[in-house]
Amino acid sequence: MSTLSQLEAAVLAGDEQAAPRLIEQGLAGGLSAKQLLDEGLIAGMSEVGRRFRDGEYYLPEVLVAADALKAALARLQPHLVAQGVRPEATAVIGTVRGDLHDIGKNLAATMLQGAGFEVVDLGVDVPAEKFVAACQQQPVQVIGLSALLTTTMPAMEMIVQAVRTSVRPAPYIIVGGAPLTQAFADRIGADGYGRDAATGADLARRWCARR
Ligand code: B1M
Repeated sequence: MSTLSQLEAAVLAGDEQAAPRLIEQGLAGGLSAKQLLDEGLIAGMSEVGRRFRDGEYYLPEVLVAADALKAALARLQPHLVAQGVRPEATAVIGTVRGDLHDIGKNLAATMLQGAGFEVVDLGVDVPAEKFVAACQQQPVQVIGLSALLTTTMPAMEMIVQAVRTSVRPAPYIIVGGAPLTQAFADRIGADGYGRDAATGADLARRWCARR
């Protein structure tokens, strides 16, 4: 089994020890940081997303895979920088104002990272102004909004309106969270509905590829 296949398998198995070790092994064996990212980590996390969407993986398996991905990315990051590999696009993500739930948002952030995005995580209880400010500090291609309370869903519409009014070029806005539906996403003018974290990352990746 090649190092890249082993790395993909380590992410799938959520092996937090093996994943960073395989990064070192790959680099020592002459693989580039970009290969390790694209053909090992992103490949592994895409498959995790597919299995989660298809009901083959449950939340605990996704969470341990996310930990393995993070451990490997931390080891790979300095090499990506040294080899001049820049993320294709930036995503800003946060749980909307009034809402403190962050498990789904963190998962969505990890899936976006696993899809090759640089992710700016604004945390929880984030007002519209903070999303707008983050988009003014750097070019942002994707915004991810999370809400778990029916009482905080209206905050999403305010954020969509604020971003549409003040950010150019317009980022692609994805909304997600248990109480949401596609119809709600359409009604508030969001571009996409992330039924789950993997779908959110897929939508973001497809939109960036079309640009
Ligand atoms: Co809260 N809570 N909670 N809670 N909580 C719910 C949401 C609730 C449904 C429980 C219930 O009553 N049955 C209910 C909401 C009812 C409603 O609004 N209709 C509720 C309530 C009422 C509250 C409080 C008001 C309780 C109180 O204090 N009286 C309070 C609110 C605090 C606040 O936010 N202001 C509260 C507090 C809490 C805790 C702090 C205790 C804790 C949060 C801990 C944390 O997040 N760090 C908590 C929890 C854990 C839950 C439940 C049990 C689990 C939520 C969760 O993490 N799910 C929840 C009940 C339930 O859902 N069974 C509940 C797992 C997570 C992976 O799913 O976030 O949907 P989810 O994310 C999914 C997708 O939605 C999607 O991807 C993820 C999976 O792939 N997704 C995105 C989400 N965001 C995305 C963004 C994207 C893309 C996809 O962008 C790209």
